[in-house]
Formats: sequence, C-alpha cells, structure tokens
Amino acid sequence: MTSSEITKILIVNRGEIALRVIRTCRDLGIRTVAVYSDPDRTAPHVLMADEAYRIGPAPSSESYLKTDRILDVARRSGADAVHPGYGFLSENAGFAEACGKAGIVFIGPRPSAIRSMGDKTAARALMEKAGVPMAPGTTDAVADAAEGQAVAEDIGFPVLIKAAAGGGGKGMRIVSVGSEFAGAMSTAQSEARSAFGDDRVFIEKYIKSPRHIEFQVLADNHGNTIHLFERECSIQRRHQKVIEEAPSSLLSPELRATMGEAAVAAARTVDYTGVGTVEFLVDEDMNFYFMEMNTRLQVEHPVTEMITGLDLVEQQIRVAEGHALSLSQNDVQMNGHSIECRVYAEDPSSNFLPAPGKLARHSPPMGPGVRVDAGVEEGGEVMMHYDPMISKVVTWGETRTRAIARMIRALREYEIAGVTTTIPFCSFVMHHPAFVGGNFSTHFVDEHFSPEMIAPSSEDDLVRALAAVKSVDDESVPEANVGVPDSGSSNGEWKSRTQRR
Ligand code: MV4
Repeated sequence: MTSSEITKILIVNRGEIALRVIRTCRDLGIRTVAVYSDPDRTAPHVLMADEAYRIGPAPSSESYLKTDRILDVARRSGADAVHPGYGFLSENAGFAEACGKAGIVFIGPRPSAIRSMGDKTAARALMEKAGVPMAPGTTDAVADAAEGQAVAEDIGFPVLIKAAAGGGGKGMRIVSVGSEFAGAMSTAQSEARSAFGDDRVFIEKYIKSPRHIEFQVLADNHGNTIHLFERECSIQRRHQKVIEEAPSSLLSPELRATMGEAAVAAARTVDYTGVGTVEFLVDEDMNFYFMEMNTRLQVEHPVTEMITGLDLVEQQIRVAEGHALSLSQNDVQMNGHSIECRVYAEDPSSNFLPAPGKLARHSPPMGPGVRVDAGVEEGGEVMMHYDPMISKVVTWGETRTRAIARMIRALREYEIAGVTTTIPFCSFVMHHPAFVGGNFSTHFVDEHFSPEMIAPSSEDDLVRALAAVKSVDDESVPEANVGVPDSGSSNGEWKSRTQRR
C-alpha cells in the first residue's frame, strides 16, 4: 500500500469522542467536518469542527446511523476520510465497505476483519486455529437443545450460552444444571433474534469470578502488529464499564508479555489494521481466555495514552494514510499508572436510572495529572436520545496509589449541577479497600455496592450548587429541590441536584 496524505476528515459521531478526534486533527493540521442531528445543532462538536452538516432528526437511526446521508456529506464536503469514533457505525462492516467503494478512507480495520470478529463463533474458530487460549466450548453454533445440552454435560456446568452475533452481554444465559439447559437456550435464542436478527448461539464454560483485562493492539498495512499493554476493565455494571485503569495490578511482567503476544496473534489472524482491542477473561488461577475483539477505538483508550505517551487517534490516522508504524514492540514503554472514571448522567442511588437534563453548572477538575474528555459544556444538555455519558475523568500518577489519590482529588473538585451524576459512585469505588487493594472481579459492583453507601451531600455542596444554579438564572429553582436525593423520576421537570459524595 502506498501512503496518501489525509487532509480532511469527516467525523461520524458526537459528544466527547467527536471532540477527541477533532483535537488530534487540529494537532496534525487536518481539516474537520462534523455531522449533526437537529437537537445537536449547536453541540460542542459542531462548533469545534471546521464545517458541519445536518443529517436528520434526533433518533440515531435517522441521523448518526444514516449511511447514505453521511456518505453524501463526505462527497459534498470533499473529505478524504471518515472517522467513526465508537458506537454508531464504528463496527459496521457494510459502512466500512461503502466508504471504500465511494473512494473515502474508513479510519479503521478492513471490513473483513470487522466481520470475522463480529461473528463470535467465526472468531472462536479463527482463534482456535491461531492457538489463542479460549474457554472450553463450541466453535460452531449449536444446532438444537439436545446437542447443546450434550456439549454442556461434556464441558461441565456451569456453562454460558452466548449469541454468535452478540457481544457486550446481550443474549447471554448462565446454565448450572442440565435440566435448565433447553429453557435457557430458547430464551437466549429469542433474545438474540430480537436484538441482532440472528438467533445462533454457542456455548462456553462459565468462568466464575474473572477479571476483564483487554489488550490494546496497533497494526499497519505492512505486516507490523504490536500491543500497547493492557487495560483493567473489571469494574462495570450490567456490561457497562465504569472505571478502567492501565496497567492491571493483576498481571506479572511475564503474564503481560504472554497475553500481549496472544493479543497480537489474534489481530494477525484477521489481518487487522489500525487500533483494536482484544478482550480476555483471567480466572482465579491466572489462566486467561480470549473473549472477543473490539474492532474500534474504545471509550477507555485514554488510560493507554497516559501510560504510553502515544496519541491513538494519530496512530489510527497514520496507519490509514498507509504509513508503517513508527515504533516496534520494544520501543513501547509503560510509564506510571492511569485511571479513568466515566461520569454519567445517571442516579447511582436509584439503580443508575438515566438522569438527562441541562448542565446548569459544569466545572471539570484540572491540575497536575488530570485529563477530562467531556462531550457537553455548561448550559448544554444530556439528551435521552443518546448515551448519557457526560465525561471521562482520567488521572495519571507514578504509582497506582498516586493515580487513585489524584482521582479522589479530581472527583472532589468536579462541580456539576442540573443533573444527577455517577461521581459519588466513582468516589465510593476509589475509597473502597477491595479496589484500593486490587482485590476485585467483574462482580465488584454486585458484591460491594448498595445505594445507601453514597453519603448525602454536605452543606458546603448545597450552598455552592445553589449559588451556581442562581447565577444561571433562566429558570427559578425551588430551594428544596437542591441537593435532595432523586426520588427516581428522570424525565420532565427541570432538575437541580448537586452531586452527593
Ligand atoms: C464470559 C463470562 C464468564 N465466562 N464468558 C460479558 C460480556 C461479553 N463480552 C462476555 N461476557 C462474559 N463472558 C465466560 N466463558 C463472564 C462474562 C461477563 C463479564 C465479562 C467482562 C466484564 C463483565 C462481565 C459481567 C458479566 C459477565
């Protein structure tokens, strides 16, 4: 592949990731094009890009997922490449293919790599051939309940029934005894059918209290594939990651090297190019198993940037231009420790109920070792149409302890009014002995968290929030509402609650 310079990138996304991509484009002198839905007309990504085009009404199915309109904007604006961000069209092989046909560079892997990894049974078959460790199970979809149950008896219970078209936990069922197999399989199949239009399921041995550890890989079009170490992503709820860090405190240098090689082998098997993530589960005996590969830039990529000093979006663009990687595996060094807390407009005291609304105040933390990637500004709105993530607070420290201390400081400094946020929950995790001691699994939230554990807001917070809200002035706010724990309702009325921590 010959290299050809990219001069203008269409960013097919919104919120913090659109801003993230625009910033690197600016660093590199690349012009940027934004697309927006009606309610995003004045959103930060629209204001920051060099030009912006309307693509439709609020629902993503009629805007950020409309491939024909997006390709039309690419042509009209003269963009030579599209960056899909994460979510939306980022893992849509058909879209990647359509870009290629239109002569526009898709900043991501080849459609064939997206397809192979998108089908979890195809991925398992490929990984088996490549010798990447996997949980015992099937590499084909199971034909019927009788066959499935026989396989399950053979593997030994408990087993997990997973959707071939799945990922991220949808259509998954744990089965502990043979008598429950047929029922669980039929539930998993109908869930998979309605979620993905594909009811194929396969079986894996259920790994009991695993850690979720994923490796960042980076590959060019010249046969070079390296890894940029791992991210620990075990702190999640309902398959939604909340806190990530790099490196993982669980891995020895030896295991890190072994898993890194497995991740590189996984990527090579599908001729991967660009940045990608190979997810593993690590069990209590430190065995690791391939779970899936995400063929996109991930939300949590900043922790990798913080410990490697690399800009992953820049790396994506360089690879898309056809350049060979500028570093080899030995050039990649790990420095210090980084933690990311995702701040959502959700109420941790009401089962993380989404709490969309207007940000009456948004004053993110700053200072040494703190990076905040936010998608909304003060006065802006978190809309129910889209992901309720407000921002990502990322800290760096020479050690894990220092990174945690900085996160605690940053979370205290963060002022948000107008919507309820997960900041108090993040703060709870940062102080928890199991988290601090590195003794946790993917079950951390279920095992250690309940809503009462979040302290009510202090007088100080109340006064500060009230002052902030008053200065915003547009709507009068009943004093009694400020700082009062959310009763659960999230839609409709204007909210003005300060965070509790
Ligand atoms: C597993 C597992 C245990 N054993 N596979 C969840 C989402 C999807 N990526 C796969 N997932 C899991 N697969 C086997 N063989 C446990 C999970 C799982 C999980 C994995 C990572 C992070 C959080 C999780 C929460 C519940 C279940």
